[in-house]
Amino acid sequence: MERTLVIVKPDGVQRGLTGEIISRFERRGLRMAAMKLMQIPLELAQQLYAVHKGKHFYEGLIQYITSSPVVVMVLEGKDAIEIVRRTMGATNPAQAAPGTIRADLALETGRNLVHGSDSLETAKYEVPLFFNDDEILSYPRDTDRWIFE
Ligand code: IDP
Ligand code: MG
Repeated sequence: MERTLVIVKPDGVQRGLTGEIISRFERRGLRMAAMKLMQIPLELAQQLYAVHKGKHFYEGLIQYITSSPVVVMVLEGKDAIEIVRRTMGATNPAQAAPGTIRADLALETGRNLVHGSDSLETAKYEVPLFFNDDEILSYPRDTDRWIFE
């Protein structure tokens, strides 16, 4: 089982799409392991997006992600990282495949609604930025045998 960090970004919360976005992951069968509403402080935003420091969109990205509350969660499942990324769609909603969150609900890269860790290494870095070990719950669901072969 993999764990990945997912964030419903400020535009998702402001637009009332939090439930819709979580629901897409939940209905696929991913297991919620942790979740909270928070406003990301500047320093944490800088840690989350450290790889983008110096890029042309960095300042705008930090401003965007800290501008209003977000819903942060840890999702768990087989291949959870790739499944979340494919459910989100491409970074630029204009190029995202129909049926993905970004294609169905967004228009622009700078307002693309959702974050998901992009690799196992990234997930291992990002999850502890937001959650302590004791806040992440691993629990069996009665439906697991109907979701995982
Ligand atoms: P990802 O979220 O699909 O992993 P990244 O390339 O890691 O995409 O970029 C992180 C975030 O930075 C994007 O989700 C988007 O919010 C923002 N971003 C990336 N490129 C641009 C851009 O060219 N203009 C505006 N915002 C951008
Ligand atoms: Mg990324």
